[in-house]
Amino acid sequence: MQSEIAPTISAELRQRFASASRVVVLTGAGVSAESGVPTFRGGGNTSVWKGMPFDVISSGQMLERDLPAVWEWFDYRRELMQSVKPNPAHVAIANWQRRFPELTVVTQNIDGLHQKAGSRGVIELHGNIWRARCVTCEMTIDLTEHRRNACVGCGDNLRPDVVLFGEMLPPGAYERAATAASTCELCFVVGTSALVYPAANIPAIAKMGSGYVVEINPEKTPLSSFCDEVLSGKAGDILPVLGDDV
Ligand code: BJW
Repeated sequence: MQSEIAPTISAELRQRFASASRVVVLTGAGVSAESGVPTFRGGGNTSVWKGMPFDVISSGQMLERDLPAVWEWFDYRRELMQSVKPNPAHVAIANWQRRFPELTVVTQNIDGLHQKAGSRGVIELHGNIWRARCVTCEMTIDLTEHRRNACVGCGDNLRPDVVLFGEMLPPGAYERAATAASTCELCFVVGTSALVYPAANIPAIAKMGSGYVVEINPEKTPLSSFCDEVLSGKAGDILPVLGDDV
């Protein structure tokens, strides 16, 4: 049975959902919004911390200028994320692993909630807030188990293992995501403003390879007019009912 809050799903999408083997799901901050993780943009607002827009504090330039300030910002956010749990959208995506033979979850999120919901092989384009990395030898440590002191390998400073503005993505992550997108039959774009590159290229790559692109977002984005279908609403309302009557 379809939920009353979910928008109408076309016959075409139902048919494609029923028959697809290769599916890509690109997620952004909106997929975790219903878990209580704040988004960066949306509703015309930009996230600000201690008077600084997030794209200033979350930048490679700030890391070089003031590493302690960057840590303070990420310590604050780890604290905030400590008690959040996956929501019905994360759970639905994890369940799709049983439905689609090749499901690739590509996320811009650093909160680890897809993995907590049970998704495997998640491609994290922007890193993970629960890890730190040495600025010199690149050794990583798990912040759920260790305190963030100096690097035990070489003694140099640690930094959050996330991708800040102006920094390169983790080696191979974008390439793996692009390869999956280029051969997928269905591509869901969930809860992203689609403003940040190269992640925002993924839906176009899917479309070039003849994937059917479906956006799920309560707001319009620069991608909306390009998508084959837009399901306007919250991910936690829409994703769990998407395959219900297929
Ligand atoms: C819901 C919902 C609900 C709400 N259900 N939906 C090409 C052109 C121009 C610029 C560039 C370009 N290529 C590269 C750049 C530069 C830059 C960039 O993209 N800038 C643009 C802003 C213009 N990119 C980079 O620097 C990247 N690196 C790179 O390209 O390396 C190569 C290079 C290096 C040096 C020079 C040149 C090239 C790195 C990008 C790293 C982004 N990092 C951040 C911070 C991570 C750490 C942290 O958390 O602080 O990642 S920025 C921030 O934005 C975060 C997010 O992952 C990312 C995307 O945001 P997202 O997920 O879309 O969230 P929001 O908040 O924007 O949107 C939420 C959406 O959810 C909204 O639409 C809501 O409506 C919706 N929503 N509730 C469903 N319940």
